[in-house]
Parts: sequence; C-alpha cells; structure tokens
Amino acid sequence: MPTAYRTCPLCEATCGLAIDVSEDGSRVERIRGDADDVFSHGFLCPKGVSLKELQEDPDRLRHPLVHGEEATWDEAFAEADRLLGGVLAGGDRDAVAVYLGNPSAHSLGAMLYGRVLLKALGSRSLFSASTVDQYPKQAAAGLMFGSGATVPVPDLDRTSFLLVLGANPMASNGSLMTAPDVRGRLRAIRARGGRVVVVDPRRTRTAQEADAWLPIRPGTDALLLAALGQVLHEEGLIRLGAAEQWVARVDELLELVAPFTPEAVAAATGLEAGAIRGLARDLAAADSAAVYGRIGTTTQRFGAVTSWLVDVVNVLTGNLDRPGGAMFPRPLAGSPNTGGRPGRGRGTQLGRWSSRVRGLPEVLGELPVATLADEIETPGQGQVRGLITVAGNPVVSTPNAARLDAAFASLDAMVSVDIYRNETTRHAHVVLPAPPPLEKSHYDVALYGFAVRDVANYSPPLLPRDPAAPDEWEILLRLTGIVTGQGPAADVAAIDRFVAAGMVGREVASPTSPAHELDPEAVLEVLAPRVGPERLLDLMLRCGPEGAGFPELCAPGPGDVSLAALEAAPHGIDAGPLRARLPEVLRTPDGLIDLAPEPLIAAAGALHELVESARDGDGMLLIGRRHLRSNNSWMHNLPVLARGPERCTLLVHPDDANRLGLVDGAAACIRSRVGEIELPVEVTDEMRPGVVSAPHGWGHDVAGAQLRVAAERPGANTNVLTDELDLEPLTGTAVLNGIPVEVVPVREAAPAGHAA
Ligand SMILES: Nc1nc2c(c(=O)[nH]1)N[C@H]1C(S)=C(S)[C@@H](COP(=O)(O)OP(=O)(O)OC[C@H]3O[C@@H](n4cnc5c(=O)[nH]c(N)nc54)[C@H](O)[C@@H]3O)O[C@H]1N2
Ligand SMILES: Nc1nc2c(c(=O)[nH]1)N[C@H]1C(S)=C(S)[C@@H](COP(=O)(O)OP(=O)(O)OC[C@H]3O[C@@H](n4cnc5c(=O)[nH]c(N)nc54)[C@H](O)[C@@H]3O)O[C@H]1N2
Ligand code: SF4
Ligand SMILES: [Mo]
Repeated sequence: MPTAYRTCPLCEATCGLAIDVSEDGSRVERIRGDADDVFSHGFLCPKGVSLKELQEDPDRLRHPLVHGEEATWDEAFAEADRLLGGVLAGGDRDAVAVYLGNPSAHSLGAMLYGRVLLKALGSRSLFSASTVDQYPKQAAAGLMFGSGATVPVPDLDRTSFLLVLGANPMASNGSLMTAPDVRGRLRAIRARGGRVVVVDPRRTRTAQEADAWLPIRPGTDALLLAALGQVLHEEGLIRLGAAEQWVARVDELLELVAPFTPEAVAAATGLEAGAIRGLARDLAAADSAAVYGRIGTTTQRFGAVTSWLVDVVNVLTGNLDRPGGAMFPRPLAGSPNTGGRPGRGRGTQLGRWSSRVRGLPEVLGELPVATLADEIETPGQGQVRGLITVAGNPVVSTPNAARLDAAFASLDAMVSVDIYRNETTRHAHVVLPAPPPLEKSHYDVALYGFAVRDVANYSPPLLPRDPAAPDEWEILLRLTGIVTGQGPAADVAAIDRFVAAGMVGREVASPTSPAHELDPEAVLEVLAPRVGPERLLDLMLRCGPEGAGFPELCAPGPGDVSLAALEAAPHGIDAGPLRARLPEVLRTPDGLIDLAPEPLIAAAGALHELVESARDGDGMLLIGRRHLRSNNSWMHNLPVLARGPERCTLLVHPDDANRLGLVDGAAACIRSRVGEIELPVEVTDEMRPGVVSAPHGWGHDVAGAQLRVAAERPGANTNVLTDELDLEPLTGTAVLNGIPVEVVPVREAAPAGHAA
C-alpha cells in the first residue's frame, strides 16, 4: 500500500502525517504520525487521524448549494453573480462585507487568494476571526517591532523557564507558537532542570504538568505583568541583554509600572504578593526564560496591554532574541519581516479609519467582527447588504451570536465558501464547497511565522478532486471576477497570471530581492508551468531568506530553497533552531523597539481602575476552554472525535456549586447581559472559585444545518452570552473571557402531586 507524507492542516502544530492510500489512490486507508518529519517526529493528535472521516463524512458538501438546493458550479456562480452584482450595482463597495474564518489561515489557496479577493472587492467592510482571537498580540507586536507578523515566540526547546499565561497547549496544541508535540517539549524543559509556571483561572492539563499554577482572576494578567516589571526595576534585576542597544523608551515604561507593586495588585489579581515577587526573581535568575500568553490573555479587556507587557517582561529580563528566551522565527516564505529593507520600515498604525456605525478602530486592515451585526442592521450609505464568508462560522464564534444570526437572515446576498452547511452557512444563498484538506495542496505560509524552529514543508494534493469542482483558490478567483464585474465565468487563468505578475513585479522592484532588476517575463517563465498557489509559493520560497533565487537567470539567492527542493523533501526541510534576528527583523521607522508605544501607554491608564474594581464578590465570571478532540466549531460531526463523555459542560468549583445550589450532572442556566443558555454542570476543584468555564463552538441544534452527528449532542453556543459591546479598546477584539454571568440551577418540572 503506498504511503504519502503530508502536513496536517487542522491546527497550528503542523504535524507530519504518514498516510496509507488505497492501491488505486482514491481512498485513505490509515493515518499515522510521520516519524521522519523534521519537526513533529511522529507526533500526532486524534484530529490528525480524523482527516479520513472528514474526507468521507456524508454531511460534508460535495456540490454547491443554491438557495439550499444542490446545483452545478456554473449555476452557483451565476447566482452569486446575480446577487452580489445586485448589491454592488448601487456603487457602494462597502455594501459587500467579507468574513475570513480560522481555517483560511490554514489553507494555502485561501491565504494567497483571499487577499486577492479582498483587494479586488475594495470594501472596508472586512472582518475575520482575528478580532475574536490574536489581533491584540499582533497590534502590540506591530507597535513594538514594526509589523504585526513580528511576534516573538518562546524558544521552547532551549528555555529553562517558561511562564505561560492564558494558554492551554496540552489541549490546543499551541497557538502563536507552532510546535508539534507541545507536551513532549514541555516535559523536556523540566527534564533538563527547567521550570514551567502556568497562570490560568483553571488548573488545566498544562497547569497539571507544570511546576506551579497561579490561579489568577480573569482579566487581570496585565496587573501581574506590570508588577513583575515593577519588581524587576525596584530590585535592580533589569538586564536588557542582547536587545539593549535596540530598545527605546525604557524610562517611560518603568514610570508606567511603578505604582503596580505586588502588594497593590494582589487583591485584584487574587495572587499573593510574595508569589508575584518570587516569580519576578525567578524569571530574572533563570539562565533563560520566556513569557508566553495566548487566547486567555488576548480576548480580554486588557488584551493589547497584556500582550505588550508579556514582551516587556521578555525584554526587561534580557530574554528577547536570545536562545532559550522569546525569539523571532525566520520563515522561509512570505513574511513581511524577511523582505524589504532589513531593520527599518513603515511601522504599524492602528485606527487608520473607523467603522461606520460604532466608530470602532480599523486594525491591520480590518474592522472588529463584534460590529458586523451593526453594519448589517443600520441603514445608510455603507450598510452591509451582501456578505462573503470564507471558512468561517461567525454565528457560533463571535459575540452576541443570536443577534448576528438574525442579521444574517436579513442579507440580500450571502455567499459562503465552506465545506459544511452549518449554523452560519445555512443562511447563505449560495454555498461553494471548497475541496476538503486532503484534496488540496498545503503549505503553512502563516504558521511558520510563529514556529519554534525554522522549518518548511509542502504537501501536494493527496486525493483526486472531482474534475468538475474548482480548487479553493479558483473559487476565490471566480468570486474576484464577480466582484470586479467580469461576470460569473471570468478567465481564472488570466486573473491568476495578473496576480503572479504583480508579485513578480514587487520582487523585481525590491533591492533586497534576488529577483531585483530581472526581466519580469523571464521570471514568470522560470516559474512556469506552475500556476495558482504553487507559482506564488515557489516565488516566495525562492525570494525568501534561504531561497535559491533564480540561478536559471544567473541570479542565485542566499540558499537553495524552492518549491522543487520542498517537493524533493517529503518530510520537510529543517533550517535549524531559532536564531538571533535583532536588528534586521525590525520594521519600525527609527529601527528601534518601542518599549512604551503611546497607544498602549494610553490604554494602560485604565489599569488603575482595574486595581480598584477587580474583587471577589458574589458574581461569577465565565471563561472559555478547548478540548483536544475539537476544533473551534467545526469538527463535532466526526464520530471518531465526537465519542466520549459530554464535553460542552459548565465547570464549577465545589464551593460555588454549594453556594449556588448547582448539582453535578444537572443543568444550569447561565445568563449574561445579552443572552442565556443551559449547560450541564461539572463540579471540579480545578476551577478558581468565582470562575466558571465553558467551551465555545457548540450549539449544533439549529434548523437548516446539515450536521447529523453533531446534532445528536449539540451543546450550547456560549457566544450567545458574550457581549458585542465589550471590546478591547485598541483593536476592537471581543472580550470572550471574564464575562460577568449569573448561574442558577434549572429546576426540573416538579412531578405531579408534589409541591415545588
Ligand atoms: N467564546 C469564545 N469564542 C471564540 C473563541 C473562544 O475562545 N471563546 N475563540 C475564537 C477563535 S481563537 C477563533 S480562531 C474563532 C474561530 O472562528 P471561525 O473561524 O468563524 O470558526 P470556525 O469554527 O473555525 O469555523 C471554520 C469554518 O470553516 C469551515 N472549513 C473548514 N475547513 C475548511 C476549508 O478548508 N475551506 C473552507 N472554505 N472552509 C473550511 C468549517 O466548515 C467552518 O464553517 O472563534 C473564536 N470564538
Ligand atoms: N483541540 C483544539 N485545538 C485548538 C483549537 C480548538 O478549538 N481545539 N483552536 C485553535 C485556535 S483557533 C486557537 S486561537 C488556539 C488557542 O490556543 P490556547 O490559547 O492554548 O487555547 P485554550 O485552550 O482556550 O487556552 C486558553 C486558556 O486561557 C485561560 N483563561 C481564560 N481567561 C483567562 C484570563 O483572564 N487570564 C489567564 N491567564 N488565563 C485565562 C483558560 O482557562 C484556558 O485554559 O487553539 C487552537 N487549537
Ligand atoms: S496537533 Fe494539530 S497539526 Fe498535529 S495532528 Fe493534531 S490537529 Fe493535526
Ligand atoms: Mo483562533
């Protein structure tokens, strides 16, 4: 039986898969970890195995849907053209919105051609899952280092001290930290004498594996980090180390953190002053240390401030850009911090425009998805009447889900590129089914930018696609044709050539590119006969930091990486451990790291109020969680993952359960400002008292979806509770953790004859 080697596209870990295929090449027989993968060395999780069931899932869409009925591709594009064209005919480009979901960052075609569609559409109504996720981190990184793609990651394999805030990589497999087998890598830290400390309101699997767990009150991480800075300063422990000559505005930063002594923040964070002081000393004393924060630190009110302070502590302890500290990956293709002029750039501006209805700030080219419903509901110039979703399920993943659900039902034109008819796409007038992962090629353009080693791995399509069905990038280019008025049957090859020529043009114009001053036509000829994502990827690899350049045109690059080189290396190419990249990685206008960016200093002003207001009371705070056998909202339909105990439960501490009259296994009603849901209670002392936890991504019992397995155990949609008005101020990112809720038992109807 032939075995093929591919990269798993389901999460950020980028594991190598060894896939046994039937003799005729049409079916997957078995999926294992690829023991020879240069990065994952055989590791995989249950989701990787489930790619077989995803491929074979009878509910997965194989044909376009037009108004809910199966249709041909030509019919579907014709209807998309009629509907979207109708909205655009009014001359208002902002009237068509786009929402890009999480898997679009895991799809080579969607990554490279999603932006083509956005550019062609020319609408400011652009939304994505990033404003319910990592934009606070990317905004802070942009302000400090000059590009939102320049996010330091923990040098996991060499660090002697890892401080984790608001992440549970044992369940999530790591995020903004691409590292297959996080568990093995965490265990290795301790095995070599290092320490792991986890800050989380819940004693997660990651916390259980760690040396210490600090059960912080949700939403107060910025205070903890400010206090770490204060102690480092007060005790003379600041060492800027390798970064010293590139760091600006240290004094402003130290002035900001000065009032936040451990004693001052103890009551608000719920952590002992002594523990905070000890943590600061341990960080300073460690041979190397890395502070790492993830979704629990970004999707909260102080998300941007917290994300910034994470790297401030990395800088103050001398750990930025040093082995074992927080380092900058050097991706082999397509990163804004490997191209152009090294060491300087335009920097990052936030809020270059604002949203029409609520005046919320633009962030990295987008608007906050928390205001999408406003933009649909509110009449006037710029009102959103058409929507294209690509690989997203915002009805389940964004705040005040019930309101957005109703708003979607009112749209004049909704077109979804997706593989399921789910809570969101059931509203679409046209659904265009992308090929499933194993029928597409794959390269992690986005995720290698956050990888703890510099690696690269390319996967050609494994299984044949229905000859009538376009690839995902072709779907996006046909939509590009539609929104540019070329009609439903635009010449995809011509648009693609135009896209490639544009990219070649930029390389040819760049003095630091190996393609500099080459004849663009000659470059395109070298890249031929590749088309689509492969042509663009080959160009990006050749022009990357290890790229082969164009030896064919006597213009070699610094290395030998090209798409052909990756095709010859089915287990991937390893360019080694992370390396020091200061100052060339910076893209700030002055070539320095801004330790105290004005917008963040301003946002941190509100920390003084937080010190006073955050206290234990009778109210409960709801936070989220993830489970290894799920993936946001969309993998609950696969039997291999769905089995096992009920997962959509409310975790409650025993003291709270007693106080609130909640019983293990019985239902609780959870209410917030915007909505209420019911969930079964799971009483566990892994919760910090005063905090309850429920996973997002559930609520599969809506009419019109086609998710038969998921509907058997639908769970409830926690984003019915999250508040579209409660946002991180700099980026408009939704607050999804620390939601004030009321939790009451659901009383069963009393049996007849008994008084209630
Ligand atoms: N309360 C709460 N809400 C949250 C979070 C939280 O922690 N708490 N987390 C947030 C985070 S971090 C994220 S990233 C978002 C995710 O939010 P979304 O991206 O909106 O939602 P997903 O559940 O990832 O939905 C993915 C969609 O893509 C489709 N799909 C899967 N593979 C493909 C493909 O290859 N091509 C195409 N075209 N479609 C595909 C699926 O069918 C599904 O409809 O949720 C956010 N929402
Ligand atoms: N199995 C699986 N893997 C996934 C996903 C999935 O849905 N399932 N989703 C993927 C996506 S899109 C993403 S973005 C990543 C996310 O990756 P992670 O950030 O690792 O995700 P979580 O497991 O939700 O961990 C967040 C932790 O933050 C804690 N927390 C909540 N509020 C606070 C707070 O105020 N302060 C602190 N310090 N902690 C807090 C929660 O208790 C939780 O343990 O995971 C990715 N991987
Ligand atoms: S950890 Fe992520 S990349 Fe690895 S097999 Fe699981 S889902 Fe796939
Ligand atoms: Mo995410």
